[in-house]
Amino acid sequence: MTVPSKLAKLLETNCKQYFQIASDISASLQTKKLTFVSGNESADLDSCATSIVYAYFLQHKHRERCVVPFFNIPRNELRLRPELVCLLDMLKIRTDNVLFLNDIAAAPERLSSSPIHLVDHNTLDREEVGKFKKTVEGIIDHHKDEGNYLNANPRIVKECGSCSTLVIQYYMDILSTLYNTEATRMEAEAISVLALGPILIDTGNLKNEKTTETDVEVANQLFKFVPSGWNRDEFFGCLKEKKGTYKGFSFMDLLHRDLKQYAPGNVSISYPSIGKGIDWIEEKRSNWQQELKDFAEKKQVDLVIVGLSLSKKEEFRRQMILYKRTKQGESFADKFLEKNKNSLGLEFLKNVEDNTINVFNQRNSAASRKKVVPMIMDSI
Ligand SMILES: [Mn+2]
Repeated sequence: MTVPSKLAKLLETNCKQYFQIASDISASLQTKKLTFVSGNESADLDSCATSIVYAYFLQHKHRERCVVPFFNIPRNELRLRPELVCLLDMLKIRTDNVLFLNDIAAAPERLSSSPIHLVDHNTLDREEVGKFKKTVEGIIDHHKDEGNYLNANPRIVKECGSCSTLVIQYYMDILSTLYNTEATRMEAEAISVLALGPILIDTGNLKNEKTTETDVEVANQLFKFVPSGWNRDEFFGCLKEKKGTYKGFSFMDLLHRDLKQYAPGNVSISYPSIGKGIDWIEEKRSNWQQELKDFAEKKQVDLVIVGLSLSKKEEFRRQMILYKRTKQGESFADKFLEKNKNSLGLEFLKNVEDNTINVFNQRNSAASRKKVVPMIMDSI
């Protein structure tokens, strides 16, 4: 594939400018309005790729600003997301030109009046980014609407396979114009490939049950903008293979790979998703119980809910592990189970570690984390 370096270059320039603004060494840049774009705290492919795509369009619209996307994880956790590393690599985007949570946490207080745009979530979800809660300027997301920041513009929250789809749909006119202009065609190609990464991964190459008509329409449009020689199935296969890489990752790593945190009432919950079942875990990561406990200890959470998804061939497409670290976590888990056991089709499989860890089969295979989270929030 040709190297669409203009997109990478833009990220590099903006990242440099960000550090100059943050460190206050360049007076001339202080008038530049800094604007952040952030994906959600799981920092999955959708969140991260979409934040770059969105930042690109926002920068295009507001040339006077310095728009910087950031990945909502510590920099050292990037290695846990090989599919993201792979996609960025294909586009020659260097990750040292992207900001991470460490940078945001270290940002001087005066920068917290900068506007922030949220993609792939609609409420600020980490303590480190809480400082932006008054400056949310725009939202495009495909999770349940939590009803915040009603004056944001755009404010698009609707169901869709991938958030990337919604962002491209919103900016399609600009993308078409860029593609049809000689000088910017390569940028449009790079953006299209970047956007197709999460669309195809989230929809299983436009074939799984999460796929909506909008995903298909937008993807079909993007297929017209990709560089010549680009092959959809090869591209999808490559990302999927990377996403399915477990070699070299401890159970602790897997718990951090796709992790979200919730706090209904005063109960703190970690909710990692792992694309393997309990049999695989017991066989291949035999120290998992200890690592789960260490993880909960480190995070200081009351409860850990591990969502497991299995391959299509297996009888149970989903399983769930609960680890109740505290009494509070235990009573929350009881309430959650009492209310939702039937609708989730949870079938008790086993208790380990004196009943503090419960493992269930989950018959309701449509209930992904996105569907379970509202149930958790309603369990208090
Ligand atoms: Mn998403």
